This record gives sequence, structure tokens and C-alpha cells, in this order.
Amino acid sequence: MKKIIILIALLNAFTPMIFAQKNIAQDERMEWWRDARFGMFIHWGLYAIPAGEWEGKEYPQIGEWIMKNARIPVAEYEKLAQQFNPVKFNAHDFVMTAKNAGMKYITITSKHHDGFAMFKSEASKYNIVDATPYGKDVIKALADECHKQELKLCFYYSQSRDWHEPNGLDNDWDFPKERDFQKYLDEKVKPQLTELLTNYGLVGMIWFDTPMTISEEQAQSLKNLVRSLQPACIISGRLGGGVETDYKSTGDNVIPAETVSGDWEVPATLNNTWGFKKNDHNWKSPEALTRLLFDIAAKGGNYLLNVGPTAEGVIPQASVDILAKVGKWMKTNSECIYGTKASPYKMEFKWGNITQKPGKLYLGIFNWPGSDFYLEGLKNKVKKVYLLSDKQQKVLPFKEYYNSDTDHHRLKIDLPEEAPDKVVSVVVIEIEGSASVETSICQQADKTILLSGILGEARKGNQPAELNFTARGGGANWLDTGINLTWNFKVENAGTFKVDLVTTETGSHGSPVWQGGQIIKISCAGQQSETIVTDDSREYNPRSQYWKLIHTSAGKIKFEEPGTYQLSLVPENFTENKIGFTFKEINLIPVR
Ligand code: FHN
Repeated sequence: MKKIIILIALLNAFTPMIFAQKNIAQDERMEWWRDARFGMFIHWGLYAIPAGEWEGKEYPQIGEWIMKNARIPVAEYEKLAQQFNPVKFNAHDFVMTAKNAGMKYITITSKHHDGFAMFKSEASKYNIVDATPYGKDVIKALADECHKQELKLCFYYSQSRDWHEPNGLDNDWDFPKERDFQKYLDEKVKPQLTELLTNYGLVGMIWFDTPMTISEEQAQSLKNLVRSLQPACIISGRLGGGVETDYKSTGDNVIPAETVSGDWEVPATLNNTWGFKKNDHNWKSPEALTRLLFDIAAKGGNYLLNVGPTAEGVIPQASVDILAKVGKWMKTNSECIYGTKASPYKMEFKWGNITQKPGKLYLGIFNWPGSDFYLEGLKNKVKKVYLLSDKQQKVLPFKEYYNSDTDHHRLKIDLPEEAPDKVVSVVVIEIEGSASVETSICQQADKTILLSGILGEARKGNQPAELNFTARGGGANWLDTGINLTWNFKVENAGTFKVDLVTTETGSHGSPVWQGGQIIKISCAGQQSETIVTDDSREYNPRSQYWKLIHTSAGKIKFEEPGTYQLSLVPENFTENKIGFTFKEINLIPVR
């Protein structure tokens, strides 16, 4: 027994050195993360006690910000620690909830902006072991369980914002303006990061957040510290100071409109808050989440979905149930998520999206087309087509077409009449060689032509211009009337098409905004039209959760014969328009 204890003590003493031995290349460091695609975020801290309410008043904002939003004095907020007793916490339950959902990593708030450490810290007594009746290190329990169950454990750490410390940033209700931020970094942040990277075994990642005014030198010193203690530990996107990190984080709940190159992750809530709020029941549906998971993987990113445990230490049942349903889909279909890469196409498809692995394309079909399905523009020779849910991999009949006049490839697949999965049915196409697709926009399976804003060429006069499709609903932040957008596209099936102009709501997810009234001029195939943007109809946007799609009818266009055409769009009249023309796409819909 004595020998074992000595051995453990020795191992503990040397672990930082063991971790630090190797200089690791970024690809090696990122390997598990690229394979994982799906992780669990946990926002857990003292804020779970007020759960959105302070002194009888309910605060509508995110729960973990209550200290700032209610301007709670440090001396008052600190008292929450004396009540914090999460006796129902069970690390095994947390890990199983993540595993059952198909998640491969957990990122937990080790210290959020309120400054309270959820781990034993010598650097600050304001921690779960020293300041609460509970007296146990939940991070240690979670780390042990994650190591046992082979899930990566990552630590969220708020490096700049700390409302508990006079020298941390952002508490302007308790502390004077002058502060010694460097002192705070030296006396709290660095010692705590050292503890996190020394006492809990291998750490998958440090998830920094809200860098505020941290300087390049300060951020670099945090990066150096992490690298020196655990070179394999990933550094997330929000370190700050312009310092390069291992990957990028999108805005909270923001899903890019198109494939983004490099490594990136969408941190997202299950309801409207990160930290637990007793009255927030605005849950996203498991169906929407499953589609978003597929769509994010198809654009090349990871999905980090949050749960906010209660003050008793329990993940809300609604979250557990929702994640279990996503997990049920993952049990059959995870092959099309783990280790996959973004769709080979730039073009978007109305029916869903595509992920890929060498020699295989996975078509995630959200809108089942019935028996005849066409995949446009795939140049590879097809070997086999089957449903991922079919263990026998029964071959689905398919036929390849090539039109030499338009240099267009089309693959027809005979699908079952009924969708095998109401949410996302996955069709696997085995191909020869690595995926190669036409770069031009072609007609969709239902003959519609989808002109996504992001695929258009923006120009101002004769010069190339930039249009940002980063509005929160996936539309453009288009405020400059001088810019026009042009697309070239192929028409295989000529005829008359209705022009459906699509804009999006934007703004924060609690209060979406939209503004019409712009005049849009469209010219195509020798025909011109002028339309005022109105909200003829609104529909839920399955790809960006909160912000609706808004349709305006913009006349008709006739294509006399198959061929390559051009459409250009110019908006006018932005007077007093603060929101802008939140253009997303044009659908040319065949008139039958
Ligand atoms: O201010 C935090 C917020 O509380 C939460 O932790 C999110 C998660 O991405 N990050 C910050 C806001 O972006």
C-alpha cells in the first residue's frame, strides 16, 4: 500500500513534466477534435442558485450574467458560496448524458466571469472546496470519470472578465476604474491555469472567453503557459490580443451560411441561457438540433451544445431528454458525423447537405423528395449507393447521366417512397477517387435554381466588392446601395420560373428584427424587373434556429433554352434603413 501511495505521489509530481515532454504539431494536437465533431458545453457555477432571479426580480438575460445584470455587490454574491451544496452531482451521470448523445468531449466552466472556481485552488480561496459546504472538487470528479470513459475533458476559463477581483476586468459597480490587470493575470489566472493543467491529468483544451482588452503580450504569455505545461492541449479561439490559436469559435449560436475553411466550432445553447435559469423552457427541438449538427459538420465545423446544471448538481431533465433523442439518431448515423469533412460543393442544396470521407459521400436529406432523387454536378464514377441506416447495405439503383452540351453531370438515385428517418435520412454514395464536383451553380433535383448570396459575385462599379453574409440569420449585412451581385448558372430544363427573393431576420435571438421597403432591380436573360421588398411570407429557417426566412415575390423569368445564364441584382433606396437589406438567396422556381 505504502509503495502504491509513493508511486502515485511521484507520478503526480512528475505529470506536468510528462505532459510537457513533447513539442506537438498542430495537426497532431487537433486530431481528436477534428474527429469528434460534437461536444458538450457545461455552464455550472454559483449563478445556478439565483437561476435568473435576484431579490424577487427576474432578469431576462443569460443566467450566468446575473451578478453583472443585477449589479450584485461582491460581498452579497459571495454569500451564494455558503449555500452551494450540489449533493446530487454525479460525474458519471454527466458523462453518460454526453456519451448517450454521441458527444466526444466535455468543456466545463472551471471559472466563469463571476470569478468562482469550480475546482480546488491555492490561488484563490473563492473555490468550491474552500468556500462551500459541499467542499469537494467537482472538476476532479468529472476529470476522473472522463479519463475512465475516454471522453476528452476541456476547461472553459474566463481569462479577463472577473467580477470578483478588483484587478479583473468588467466589475464597474464595486471597484474603481484603475486596475492592475497584469497583477490579476499573475496572481490568479496563471496560477489557476497551472493548477488546471497540473492536477487533472491530460486536458483536451482550454476554452478562453471574452478577452476584452487583454494585450498581445499578455495573451501570448497565457498561450506559452498552456503550451509549456501541456503541449497537446488545444487553445480555443477566444484568447484575444490577436494571438493565433488552434481554431476559431463562431459567435454564440451563430452558424455560418457556408463552408468555412480551417477548424471552427459553434458554441450553442439548448434554450436561451447557458447557466441554469428556472424559467427558461424555450428548448430547441431534438429534430432541429440533429439537422444543425449535420449541417455544421457539412460546413466543416464542430458543434458544442450547452447544458446548465442546477444548484443541486443535476442536468435539467429536458436537456437530458433532448440530447438522448439526438443520441438515438447518432447511434445509427454517427459514421456521417465523426471524422468527416465539409461538403465538396460550394453550392447549397434545398434537400439538405453533404459530409464526406475518402471514397464516400454522405447525403443528409432533411426534405425527402420521394422516389426520384437527383444529385447534380458530381463528376466521380459511382460504385454503390445505399442507406446508412440499412445494416445490409442493400444497393439503391442509380444511373449516371452526362450532358456534353452543357458539360453537366447528373446522378439519379431511386429512393424508397418514404423517408427512412423523418429528421435526417442519410444516403451513402461510394465513389471512385476523391470527390470532384462542378463548380458552377446547377439546377436542384426539383429543377429549382438556388442562387445563394454567398455564391454571387459582388461588384461596386467595375471593382470587386465585399458583401458580408454574417447577419445572424445568415443574410447579408448589406447597407451599401452601390453594390450589385451577379451569378452565372446552368439551366438544364428551360421554361418559365418564378423569382422568389429571400431575406432573413437578424438581430439578437431574443428579439429578431427585419426591415423591408428596399427597391430591388433584377436583370436576367434580357428581362428586367423591379420589386419592393415585403414580407409576403415568413418561414422557420432550419439552418439558423432563431431567425425566420422572409420571401418576396419578384416576378417571373423565361429561359427559352438550356444553357448558361447570368442574373444580377441591385438594391436601391436604403434611406433611413438601419438594418440593411438582409439578402440571403434567390430561388428560381419552375412554373408548371
Ligand atoms: O459571456 C459569455 C457567456 O456567458 C457564455 O459563457 C458564452 C459561451 O460562448 N461566452 C460569452 C459570451 O460570448
